[in-house]
Amino acid sequence: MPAPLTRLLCVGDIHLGRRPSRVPDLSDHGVNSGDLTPVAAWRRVVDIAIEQRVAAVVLAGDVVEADNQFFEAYGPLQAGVQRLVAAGIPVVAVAGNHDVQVLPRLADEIPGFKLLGRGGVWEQHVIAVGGVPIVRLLGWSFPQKVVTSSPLDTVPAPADDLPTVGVLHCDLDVRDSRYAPVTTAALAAAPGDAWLLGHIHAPSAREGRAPRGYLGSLCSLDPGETGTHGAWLLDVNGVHDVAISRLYISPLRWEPVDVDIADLGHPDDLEGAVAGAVQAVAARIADTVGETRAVGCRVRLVGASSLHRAIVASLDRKDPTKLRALIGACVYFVESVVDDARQAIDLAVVAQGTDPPGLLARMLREIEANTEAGERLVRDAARALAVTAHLSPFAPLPDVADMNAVARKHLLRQGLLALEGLMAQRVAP
Ligand SMILES: [Mn+2]
Repeated sequence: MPAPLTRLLCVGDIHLGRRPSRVPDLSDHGVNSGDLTPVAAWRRVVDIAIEQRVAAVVLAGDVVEADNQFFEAYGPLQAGVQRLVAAGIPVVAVAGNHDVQVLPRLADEIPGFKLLGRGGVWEQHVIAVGGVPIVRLLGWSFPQKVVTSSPLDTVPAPADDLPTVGVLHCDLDVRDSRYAPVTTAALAAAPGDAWLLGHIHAPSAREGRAPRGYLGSLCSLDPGETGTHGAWLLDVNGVHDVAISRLYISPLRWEPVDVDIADLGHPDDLEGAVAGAVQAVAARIADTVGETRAVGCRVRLVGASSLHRAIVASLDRKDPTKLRALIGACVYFVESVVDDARQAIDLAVVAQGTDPPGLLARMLREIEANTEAGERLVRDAARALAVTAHLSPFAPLPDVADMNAVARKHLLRQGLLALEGLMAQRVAP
C-alpha cells in the first residue's frame, strides 16, 4: 500500500483544566493523578504529531473546560503549540460552547495557534505541504455560548476539488438544542469529504473513508465516559479520498462490569468473582486498551441468590473498591460496587402466606403482572413521587417523562429488598 499523501491528527473535546473524577490513589502502581488528566493526554497528542510528522493538528472545540480557565489552559496549550510549530506543524481549532470566549483569547496570545471560523463565520484554511495545497479545513466557531440555529445553514461549498474536511462543534439530532443543533440529514448533505465533530464525548465517527461523526473526548473525564477514547489520524489519500483511524491514547478508561452472584457458593466467593470479572474485562478490551494507564471498573452485582443478604453484608468487611490489578502495563481498579442483585425468593410460594411477607409478596406479584390492583399501587406511588418532584429544590432538573415507569421500578426494587428483610427476620433464631 502506498504511503498516505498527508496525515492530520484530529482531536475532539480535550477540556484542559478538568481533572478526572472518581479515581483513587494509584501511585503505588506507578500511576500519578497527573498522568490521567487532559493535560497529559494533550502532551501525548503533541508527541505523536511530531513522531508521525503529521501535516496539522486539528481540534474540534471544548479545548478548554471553562471560559474562566485561561490560566489553567495557557501553559499546557502554549507549550504544546510551541513544540508543534517548531516541528513545522500548524494547530487549527474551532471553539466550542465551553471555550467560546477563552479559546479566541488563547489563539490571540499563542503564536501558531489558528482559530477557525471566529465569531460564527465559516472559514477555510488550506494545509499545504512543501508549498503544495493538500487539504482544506472548513471550520466554524461558537460566537456565543448559546446557538439555537444550525451552523450548517450557512456552510459554503468548496470552490475547487481540493479534499475538504469540515470541523464543527455541534449538537447532532437534539431538537431545540442550545448548542448548535444539526441534523444527520444536514450533515450528510454538507459539502466536503469528511466532517469531524466535537461536543458529544462518546465517539461516533467510524473508522474508514468519508467519516462524519463525533471524535469523542480525548481523555475519559468521568465514569460515565465508558469505553474507548483518544484521538484520530486522518489520511488524505487523494481527491475525495479521506479516511480516519483511531488512536487509543486516553490515559484513563472506564468499564462497567456485571458480576452474577447466582453461582456463588459462599459470600467469600465474591472476592474471586470480582477479581475474575476484572481479568475478563482486561481480556475483552486487550485490542483497544492502547496506551491507557488505568482502567476503572464499575462493578454491578446482578442475579438472584439465597446468599444475597450475606454477600451485601460482606462488602463492608471485604471492600472490592480496594482491588488493584496490574495487567499488562495498565492498572485496573474497582471504583464502586452497585447492588442490583436480589435474594432468590419464590414470590408465588411466599405469597401464599398470611403474614406480612405474604401480603408484600402478593403486592409485588400484582405489580409484576400489571394487574388492575398492581397498576393502582403504581399510580399511588407515582402521585406521591410527583409531589416531591415538584418541590422547588428540584425545579432545575428536567421533567420525568414517565413517572409511572419510575415508580413501578422503585416499588419492585424496594419491595423485594423489604421482603428480603422481612424474610430474614422470619428465619432468624
Ligand atoms: Mn465537551
